[in-house]
Amino acid sequence: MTRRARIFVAGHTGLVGSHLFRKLKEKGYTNLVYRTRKQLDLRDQEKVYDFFKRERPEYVFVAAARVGGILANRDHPAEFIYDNLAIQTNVIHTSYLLGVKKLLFLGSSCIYPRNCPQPMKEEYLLSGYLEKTNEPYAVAKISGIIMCQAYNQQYGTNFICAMPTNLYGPGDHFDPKSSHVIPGLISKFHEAKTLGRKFVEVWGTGKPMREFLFVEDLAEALIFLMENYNSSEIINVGTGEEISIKELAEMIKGVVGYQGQIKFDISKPDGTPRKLLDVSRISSLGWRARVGLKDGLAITYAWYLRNCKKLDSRKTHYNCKTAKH
Ligand code: GFB
Repeated sequence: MTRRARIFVAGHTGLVGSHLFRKLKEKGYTNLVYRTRKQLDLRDQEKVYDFFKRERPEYVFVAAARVGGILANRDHPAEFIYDNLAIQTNVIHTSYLLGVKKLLFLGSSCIYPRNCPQPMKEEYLLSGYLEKTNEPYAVAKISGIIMCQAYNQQYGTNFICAMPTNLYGPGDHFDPKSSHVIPGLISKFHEAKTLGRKFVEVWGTGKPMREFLFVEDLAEALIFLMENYNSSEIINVGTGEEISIKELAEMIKGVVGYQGQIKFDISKPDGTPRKLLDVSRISSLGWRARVGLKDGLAITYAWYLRNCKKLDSRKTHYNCKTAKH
């Protein structure tokens, strides 16, 4: 990928896309193509085709997706499967039709079976049943992987698939009802601190184990893979380290500086008991994550304090500014 290559970042205002976009610019890639959701609905096949025909991207990052935390997935299963299938199908198929040189599709660690042996190796894909709370999302992501592999096999394309673990960082979605655990807990602890609440509710039992990757590390990894990886085999991107939700909640409480109690709300789902990626494949290529969880949380909270000041009309959370380019 030369510095003048025409690169389309699908989803450039999202958590992953915005960091990827900035890092590409920092590295001297100047010919970036992008559209906001308002300008181009990636679920619309005809519009996607017209856009590709006009802009002729040579490289494509598929960072556009409908994402959300455990409750958003459970409560909006139809939107999670439809939007993701439509977006990725249109972008992957059009990339094939219009001769894109290389495409990177972003999956997720939830593509692996619920009771997968740990750490999860790439070859465990489709070896067991999925976790129910995010099955529609996982099935969409698995379809994207199989589609890339099928196109590589039949049409000789170079479509690669990266599987990131749970992500967090500046620019995340902080509405505690629908967000992932880290932004959700940052919001809740911050509000409890500012509004003098006695306790904060953490969902589930606190026992599930998760691995968290700072989004800037992922952005680095995606560029590294676009530059160095050319295989149909999926590739995990993570830190190789895990933490329980209880320990994570204590850590976030410390970063925010909240003094009250933590209560576990066991009426809320735990989801997958454990999700730790085996990162030996990407490590053997020479890539590893740099930002530790505590540092990443401090950076994220500092961003939250700078950008999330306006109290939502329901007074449940502070609204954040979105990424601008
Ligand atoms: O981040 P999260 O929603 O994603 O939840 P998943 C992780 C764990 O944190 C679960 C617990 O056990 C939650 O019950 N948790 C505790 C909380 N308190 C909270 C809270 O305030 N908010 C949230 N959100 N969780 C998602 C999938 O699963 O992972 C997606 O639903 C995607 O499809 C994503 O794959 C990476 O790891 O459970």
